[in-house]
Amino acid sequence: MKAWFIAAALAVLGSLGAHAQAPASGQTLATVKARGLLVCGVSQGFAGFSVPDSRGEFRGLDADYCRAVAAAVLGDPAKVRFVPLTAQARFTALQTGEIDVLFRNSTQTFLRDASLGLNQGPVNFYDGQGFAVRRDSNVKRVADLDGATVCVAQGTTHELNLGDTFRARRLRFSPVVFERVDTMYDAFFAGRCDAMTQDASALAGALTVARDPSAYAVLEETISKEPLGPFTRNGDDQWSNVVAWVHYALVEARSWASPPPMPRSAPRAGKPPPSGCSAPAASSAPGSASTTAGPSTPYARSAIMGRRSSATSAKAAR
Ligand SMILES: N[C@@H](CCC(=O)N[C@@H](CS)C(=O)NCC(=O)O)C(=O)O
Repeated sequence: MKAWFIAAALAVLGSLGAHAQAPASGQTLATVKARGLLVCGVSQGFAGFSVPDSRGEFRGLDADYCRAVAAAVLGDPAKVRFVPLTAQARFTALQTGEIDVLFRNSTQTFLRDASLGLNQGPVNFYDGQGFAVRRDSNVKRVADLDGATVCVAQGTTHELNLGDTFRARRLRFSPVVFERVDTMYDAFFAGRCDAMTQDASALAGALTVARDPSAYAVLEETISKEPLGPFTRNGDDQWSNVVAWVHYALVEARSWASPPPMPRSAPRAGKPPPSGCSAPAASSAPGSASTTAGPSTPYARSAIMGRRSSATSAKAAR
């Protein structure tokens, strides 16, 4: 893990700590610090997100988020115990305190927010539910799946979306539901289902383990929005803030580390933006968004605006 990555996370958490809430708001931060180890819920094996490599080390976006939280809180990205969880078991593991945080390609939904007693952190990957089919099936779009047998994983948003979408479009289908994703892949590759549905990112990963990946295709059409992000427990605001700000720190650090080129039409340093900008004064501040190419993402911009406006209001209060 890069030094700047940890430094940025630590810097942000340092300022969070100064305004830490009373312990009554939850104990996870104190528990993790006392234990000296973060217990992080991840998937059992999902290429690109969390999958053990040949040495058994978890690799991927979710695994790295676990490491970033450990780096921020404990000063060491290696201080993580990964707990691989099925889709069905993941939220219970968090509710019961078996894990401290869940980074497991989990979609944020209104239903989950309202019913699980869990808090949904910032979205770190925008996905959508797709379908994989055999190329020789000549299925090109979801409508071609009328009457199909569809492999789907239990305890996922996909189970619900599949039923809702097919019913709404009056398409007939037979779901074949699996608790484990590896058995679902085996069944699909063995030809037990005409299609397999899950997050499009997961489908791309799944096809890499097919004996002949070129025999399969992922349809371009998706049937849902799947905003993925971390989950923490409700009533643990301090810990939820830590997890959220690790994400913001990573986005901020990334945008400063290798800024994309400014568009040609960008306003020059010192000049106010052409129109519609509510903070023209910011354009002349040293290191501001308009005088450097650094903070190019919405998060980075809003973080800077936030800092600037709190500095401004502190000045006004004096
Ligand atoms: N984003 C969806 C799906 C998440 C999910 O569990 N996907 C399955 C594939 S359909 C998965 O990643 N499995 C990996 C594993 O079980 O290790 C959700 O939150 O319900």
